[in-house]
Amino acid sequence: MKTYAILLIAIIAVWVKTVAIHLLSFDLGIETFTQQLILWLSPLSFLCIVFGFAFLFRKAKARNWYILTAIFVLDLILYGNVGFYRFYTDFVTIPVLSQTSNFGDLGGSIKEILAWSDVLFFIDFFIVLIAVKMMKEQEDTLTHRKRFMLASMAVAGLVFATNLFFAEQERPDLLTRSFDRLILVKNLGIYNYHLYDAYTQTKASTQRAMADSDELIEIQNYATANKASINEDMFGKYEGRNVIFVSMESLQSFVINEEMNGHVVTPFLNSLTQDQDTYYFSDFYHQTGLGKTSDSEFIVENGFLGSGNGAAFFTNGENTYTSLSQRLGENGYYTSVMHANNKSFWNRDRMYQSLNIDHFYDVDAYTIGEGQSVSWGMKDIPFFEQSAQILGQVEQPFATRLITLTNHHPFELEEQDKLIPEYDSNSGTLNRYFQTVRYMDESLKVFFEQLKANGVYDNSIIVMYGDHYGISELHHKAMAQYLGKEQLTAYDHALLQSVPMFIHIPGSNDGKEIATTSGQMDLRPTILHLLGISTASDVEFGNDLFSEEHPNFVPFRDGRVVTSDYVYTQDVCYDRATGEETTIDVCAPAMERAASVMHYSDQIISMDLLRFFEQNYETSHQKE
Ligand code: GP9
Ligand code: MN
Repeated sequence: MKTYAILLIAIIAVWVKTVAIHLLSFDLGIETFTQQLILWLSPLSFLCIVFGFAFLFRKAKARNWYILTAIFVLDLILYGNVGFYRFYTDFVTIPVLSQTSNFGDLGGSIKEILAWSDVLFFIDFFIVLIAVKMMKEQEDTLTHRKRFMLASMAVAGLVFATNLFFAEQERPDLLTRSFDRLILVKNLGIYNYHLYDAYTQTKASTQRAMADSDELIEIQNYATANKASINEDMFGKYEGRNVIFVSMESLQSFVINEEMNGHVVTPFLNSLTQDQDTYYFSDFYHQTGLGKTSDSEFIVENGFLGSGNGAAFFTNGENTYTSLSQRLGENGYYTSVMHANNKSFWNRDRMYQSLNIDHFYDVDAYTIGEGQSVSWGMKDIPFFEQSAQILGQVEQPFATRLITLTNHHPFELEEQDKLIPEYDSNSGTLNRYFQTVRYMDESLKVFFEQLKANGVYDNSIIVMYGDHYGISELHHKAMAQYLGKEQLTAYDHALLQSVPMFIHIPGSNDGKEIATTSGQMDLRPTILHLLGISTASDVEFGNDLFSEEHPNFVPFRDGRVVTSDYVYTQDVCYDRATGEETTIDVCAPAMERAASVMHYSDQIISMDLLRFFEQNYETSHQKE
């Protein structure tokens, strides 16, 4: 009986202490009852497994040793994370452990990070130690040891399933979309989070270990063979200008130049579609998958697609990349990203290092005053105002990417920011979407004014694109109502993935609408070429939008394909001229090309093939 008592004391002590640390040492933002419930459930499954193994030990002494060692190791893991969190406001990952140079940053601050009162983190260890000492005479042979062990495993399974059930309600696709580490810890608890991290990292490193430089050669050859020629008139025409990318959260093309119950939704962007200094791309599509915003960043930086089974930012954040930012950096640019959110969201802090981005202006670079925050965080207008202020001061030429936030699901606004009324469909999401889009449009106008005021505008190129869809297929009835259709087909859904894209070049005086069928993958070569930076030997699958040879083709991450003539979706080929089904043969070449792009993108990512880029590049140039 006494052994069970010790086990029970151990589980309860570690459990309560773990929950207390989650609450007191990490800023997880636990607010609702469900979040509390998840917090209490999450460590329990792992603890049942760890302490369930105690039943394997026949002798009381060995059992107690096992229990105490297990507690000590768990304490160390937890305490290690607390120390790391105090400095980095982030959680430990396996790649971070192997990059000990990071800890160099800690230096003299170690003393400030650790305190004597931290002994309390080991309180469970001491409690169990005292219990063991006090209950000296434990029986060596327990009855039903195996059954108890199996029972604790079953309890673990049950608790974990319940945990996942509630976590899914809080954050759909938690495991497949692998979000922010903060969200993973909040929903899985720190122990399960480490298991998850170990799983993703092991998977990635096995694939990586098996690869060699030859694998990249085939892909390099494919990329070179499929590059559209450059446009001589445009190449280098805007050499030396700053580049300001604006990633417009959840913005789809269906609102551009359209009204909602008589209200103009995007007055500022509409004016750009007619502007003499703006190229407006009206048949441009997002190509993102599970990584949403991070995928759009990935594609723009690398010129190939993100991962097919997760967010590459998360699963392959430590890879080598030959990014847009790296090429710009090599050409004298100061590169940055500006986004008023927690830096570890989408693993951005780590990934931006791999992309060779010089600086990340995260939430800490901004002052969020009273009334300047809504839903996901800082409102777009103050975000743009403060960003413009920073841009007025950084060295030129610079290249930066500003990521907006207000037009994000659940599309909430404060009363004073609602510039138009809601829509009147059965979907609150779509109804509010028009209002937040309208607000974002206003914020872009403010941003342009600010750039003009601080003198950055004239010497810059401003590239604006929607990052991914905002209204999912779940809202098809409401969307059909808005579009004035009976119902939406797979064909409509594919075309609804169009997001607006603008290349605004002050003083260019050549603005027009360009209807080339294109996607986010095309941005990398297009912008680098405008600046006179060659991408001839780069491994990328997008094409220059100003090239006469642009293929008018865009592969989606999920296998759908859109060309200027056809749409391939759900095993059906549609003719865009009629919107009707047609023979699959006419879609076949585009489907084949899309399959190569997807396959090669996956290979580059999972095997970290760009680490062979320099080496292959040099060998092929020596041969010439
Ligand atoms: C978070 C923001 C939104 O930082 O980029 O991410 P999303 O959910 O759109 O991928
Ligand atoms: Mn987004």
